[in-house]
Amino acid sequence: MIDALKTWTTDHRDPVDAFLRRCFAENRVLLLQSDLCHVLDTLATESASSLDGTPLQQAVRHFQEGVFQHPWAYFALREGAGRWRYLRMHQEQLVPESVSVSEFLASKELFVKPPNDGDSVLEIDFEPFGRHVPRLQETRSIGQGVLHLNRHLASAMFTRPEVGHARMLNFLRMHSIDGQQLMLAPHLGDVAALRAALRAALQQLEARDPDTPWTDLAAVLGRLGFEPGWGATAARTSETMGLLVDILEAPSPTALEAFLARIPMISRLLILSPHGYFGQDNVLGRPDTGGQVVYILDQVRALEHEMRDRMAIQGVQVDPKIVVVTRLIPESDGTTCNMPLEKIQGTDHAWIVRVPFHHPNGEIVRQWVSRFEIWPYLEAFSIHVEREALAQLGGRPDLIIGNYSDGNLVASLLSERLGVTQCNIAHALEQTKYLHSALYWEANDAAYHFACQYTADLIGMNHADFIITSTYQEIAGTAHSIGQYESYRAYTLPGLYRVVNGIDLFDPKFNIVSPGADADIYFPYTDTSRRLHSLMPEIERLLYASDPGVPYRGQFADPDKPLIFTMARLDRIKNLTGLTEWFGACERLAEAANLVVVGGYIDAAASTDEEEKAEIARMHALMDQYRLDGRMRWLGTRLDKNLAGELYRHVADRRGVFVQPALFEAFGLTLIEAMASGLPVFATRYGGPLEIIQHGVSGFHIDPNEGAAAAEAIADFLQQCAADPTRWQRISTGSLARVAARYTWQLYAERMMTLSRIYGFWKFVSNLERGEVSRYLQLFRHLQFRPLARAVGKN
Ligand code: UDP
Ligand code: LCN
Repeated sequence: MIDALKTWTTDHRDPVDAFLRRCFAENRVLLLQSDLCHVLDTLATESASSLDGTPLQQAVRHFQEGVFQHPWAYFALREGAGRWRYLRMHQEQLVPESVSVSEFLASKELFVKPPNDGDSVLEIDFEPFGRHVPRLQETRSIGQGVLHLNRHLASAMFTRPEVGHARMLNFLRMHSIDGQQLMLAPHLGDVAALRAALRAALQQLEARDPDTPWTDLAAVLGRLGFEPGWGATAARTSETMGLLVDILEAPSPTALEAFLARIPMISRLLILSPHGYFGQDNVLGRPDTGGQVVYILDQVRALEHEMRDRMAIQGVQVDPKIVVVTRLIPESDGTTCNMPLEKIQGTDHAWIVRVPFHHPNGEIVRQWVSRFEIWPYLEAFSIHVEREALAQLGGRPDLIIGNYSDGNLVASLLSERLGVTQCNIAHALEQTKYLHSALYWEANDAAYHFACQYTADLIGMNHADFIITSTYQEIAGTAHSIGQYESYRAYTLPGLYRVVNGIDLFDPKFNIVSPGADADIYFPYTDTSRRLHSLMPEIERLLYASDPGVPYRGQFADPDKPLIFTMARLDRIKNLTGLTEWFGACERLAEAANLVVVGGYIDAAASTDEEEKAEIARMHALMDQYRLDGRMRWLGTRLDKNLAGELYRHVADRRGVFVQPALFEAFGLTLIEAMASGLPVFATRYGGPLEIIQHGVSGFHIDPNEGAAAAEAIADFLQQCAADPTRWQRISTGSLARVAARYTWQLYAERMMTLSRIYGFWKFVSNLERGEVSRYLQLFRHLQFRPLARAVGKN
């Protein structure tokens, strides 16, 4: 694209010149993609000749950013997900020339914090560590890492069969749970012996009834060197052994995946989620406490179920154990977050273990601490967690799962010390939420400490053995917007360091595994026999009574109108105030429906969070400005999930809609919940909802920056539904179908358990241990993260 632009420019200097002049005339050093496109569009409408299809137009459509420093204009050009190039043009000479990522980042640093003369800038580059990792080639393959890894490593490992076979033998001899040896006895000395044993075992099994239990086979197969883990019955055992014979004969990635999926290698799980209020009741909707908690609790139930089933099918009678470690908060504001141990409801052996944060003098930190302020506590926390978690699990975990920036950092420290496979889940990466937050880190450091967080993120993502994401675009974005992980590829923290290769989107560690919504709670409104009728009086009261029994503002003058429902934490990014403004400003919408907002507090004094306080004040101001008290009800409460589930269904009964108006939403569990209840959803087009909803089929996308258009779209829909009720019905059916096909915890658990086994296997048998990178990360942590973390709270 750069070359085409260069050639074209020689004969078409005028439009390029005009474009650059206009960009400079904006008098802003940084222009974003939308600004650049706007400049070009204005130019196109004013110019006599069309720019359509010209290399200039094509390039501008792909520019993500422009930096304007007289006389130079620098551009970041995104040819596709993860494929970036950089160029600059001189205002007079107009010749596009390629520059390196470093030069581009340096152009941004110049106006924020130019390095002192002669000072070189520390550059962080993870690319060299990827040289042994089989990269994906195609953009569309991003997020299917396991497929690729398996294919590549299966053939590489068995190009020298004797090596591959010996590694497989070692792998199968190393499994044991609670002292019970599994799969192969240690005395099975070599591959020839294994082959002979497999032949003999398969012969024995042929003669048996397929349903013969393992206990009846144990003696004879045990003499051949086989331990439990092959199957609960003769049929299953024979299948598993058959898969191994195939792999030793001619390995295929499919057989390998099927075989590994059966190995009982995951029975103890350690999950880390340090920040926020992590509890089972009365916590959701508080600052920093939302979907991550819901996700983990549902995940634990689904994984325990899956682990138990897989063990049972393989004939191993072991109770899987799961520990979720979070921080203990002594002043826990009426929640259970001051309890060191709490059983997870709906599980047999899963526990929340709470470990306190400590001040450097050893005292326990007593209050809730914002997720932006927790950095100084995490390294010491990881040491205490190691002790507590090992005690609770009764040994080393088989897999460590980190959550969010803090949990992923602690997961990296523990996985390093214990040598255990590490899986990361980001939930949300802040760079995409807070625009230019890396570049202006210093200006916002007092409130957010992004430099510290982004350093932790780099450590976490580069240390992980595998990363799971809820959507494709979390990794790689869309044709027009960059992915959350993609924003960590190249960025600069002026005055600290410059990242020229932070993460490779084509790394096979990325896998998309989407969460679901708890099917016991969020089920279709039509499922009348399961409906929680006993909650209806409470819902009626919350929505319509003059005293709902919780803090509130507003009461509907006409309660018969359909409801527009929204529910979220009262963060700025969630934009509940935005929706209120659109509703207030759109007479047609406010006439057609009533608005229900569940979030935050009504009294700002009740909140301890600055962003939340500001949103509360804004909500009141908007309700005053648009006189919304008779058309809107704002409930300053947290709904228990059963109540929330029944509320979604009540809104569906009334043929209403759910609106998710966030400026950016990483995934959006409320969407899945509303859709699983059969409620049509209007959700932001920035982030996960763009992928979750098929516009016009299973809901609608809205642009939160175009509030008036969003309000009109909702009003149109409600009007169409009033005229033709099948319109509402079709979207409702589409939503239910979409969730059933893509977003269920059962699908999640199956995939997650298979991935864990495969990455665990490759970690064991190959050089993906990433030993070099872990040394580099250690250095990075000591020299960059630690001083930044120590400074938190001191400025
Ligand atoms: N939630 C709830 N009651 C409330 C507020 C929120 O049960 O009063 C739940 C909501 O049902 C969803 C989660 O909190 O399960 C919010 O997750 P989401 O992914 O939508 O947003 P996050 O808060 O993680 O950014
Ligand atoms: C964090 C978020 O911001 C949401 O978008 C997700 O749905 C939630 O975590 C669960 O992953």
